[in-house]
Amino acid sequence: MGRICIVTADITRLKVDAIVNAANSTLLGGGGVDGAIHRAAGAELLAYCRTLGGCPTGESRITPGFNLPAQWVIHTVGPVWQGGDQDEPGLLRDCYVNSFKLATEQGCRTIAFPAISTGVYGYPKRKAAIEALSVMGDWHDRFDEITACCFSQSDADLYHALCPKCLVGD
Ligand code: AR6
Repeated sequence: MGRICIVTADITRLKVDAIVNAANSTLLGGGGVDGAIHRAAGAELLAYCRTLGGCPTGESRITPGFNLPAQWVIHTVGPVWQGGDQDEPGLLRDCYVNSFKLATEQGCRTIAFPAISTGVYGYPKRKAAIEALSVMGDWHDRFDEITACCFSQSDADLYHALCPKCLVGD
């Protein structure tokens, strides 16, 4: 039975089998966590991503981590929040499910997720955390550790309030 751990961290620093990137459909980089991952992984990541031909919303693609401590990067494209009636919850769940599927196919035992769609894409943080934690709960027995990587203490507090049983790490 794997653990779900809430940390406040820069995801590019985490030494896990796979980190997930909140990318856009071009997979050619951007701001936020996507920019941070590309900067830390190095130019080889962008060169590799250019060969992938993009990724539709809700789907995921896997690449090596290059200069990152993580072995793999799973790039997923979250939905842009448009008020909630454009299947945003379903598409957000698809991001987590499809990322877990790719990770298990590669034999990953540890994986870390940022709060997909909650930055530039405007998904309300609490609603997004509920979906994230629900899918993590469905998959935790196939991993040693799933990390919910928050970028602020207030985001970590929100996750913890929704999942009091989750571990809190650093
Ligand atoms: N480590 C962990 N979390 C981070 C980091 C980091 N280094 N940097 C930001 N976050 P966002 P989105 C958090 O905007 O909403 C990009 O330009 C951030 O605080 O990165 O899915 C892509 O190319 C927030 O909680 O992703 C797309 O165009 C979360 O990561 C678009 O943004 C997601 O914020 C995707 O937007």
